[in-house]
Amino acid sequence: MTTTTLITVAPTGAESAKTDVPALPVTLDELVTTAKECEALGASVIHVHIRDDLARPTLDPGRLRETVAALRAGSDLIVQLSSGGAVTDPEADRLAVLDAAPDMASCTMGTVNFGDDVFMNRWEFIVALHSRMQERQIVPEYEIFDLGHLTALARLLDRHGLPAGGHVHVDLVMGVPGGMPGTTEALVACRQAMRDLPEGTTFSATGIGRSTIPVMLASLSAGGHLRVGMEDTVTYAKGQPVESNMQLVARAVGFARLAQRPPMPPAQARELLGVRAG
Ligand code: KMH
Ligand code: ZN
Repeated sequence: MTTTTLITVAPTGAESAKTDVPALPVTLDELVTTAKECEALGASVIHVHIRDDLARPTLDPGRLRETVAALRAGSDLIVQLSSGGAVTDPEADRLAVLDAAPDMASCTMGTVNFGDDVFMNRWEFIVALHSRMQERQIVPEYEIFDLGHLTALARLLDRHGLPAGGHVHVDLVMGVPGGMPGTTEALVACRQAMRDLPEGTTFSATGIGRSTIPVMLASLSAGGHLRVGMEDTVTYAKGQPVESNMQLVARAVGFARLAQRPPMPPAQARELLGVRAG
């Protein structure tokens, strides 16, 4: 059992509108301030979606490069760009996210119904993302929305080899309407399926909406790590909107300390994940 907890903050996402969630960080300044404050609290990875001047999700290559540079200059966090984008983003734009040369990028392991939409991840596209990350030494975080995505990951690694850095890290994204539920039972099923992945594989988990707390507790008790943030959770408690990403990171840090697995510093996180020194 690991003695520390890797905490990832996913501050923005592509789903919530700034008009509905005014505390959402959407400008570069807001993102960098969020990164600094979350790092000070105990986060070591930032999972990044960016917005345009009208706060709409974008994969603009210039903005992505600028974002990576600003986050590196302003924090020690591991910078993980989303290659998932929004459900409407074309594959070519999602693949081009890697041109911004982040430390890490997400790689979703299969198609999933996503509320009223479909988050499309064809096998050939997954292979293209994985292979390009290998070529560019970008460390993937494999996003798992359903149990079968872990089977797809085992097949990917078997056919196309280990990721850049040699370490396999997955993130269980639980409670998306259309994906696996955010329950202890589902997390344990995933944990068992991970036996088919390479020795030493690590996992984080995040629960969408009200599943955030059960998933955090289940993940900590199963030796997993945590992802929290306003990408996944905009209500702190019943009737109480989230005030900031820092509020969610602080709660995750509190739970991790209670579990006697304090936050993992960024340098240790780089070593664990196989990310080059910042
Ligand atoms: N916005 C979702 C459609 C990722 O970042 O890689 C996809 C997502 C996953 O958030
Ligand atoms: Zn995301």
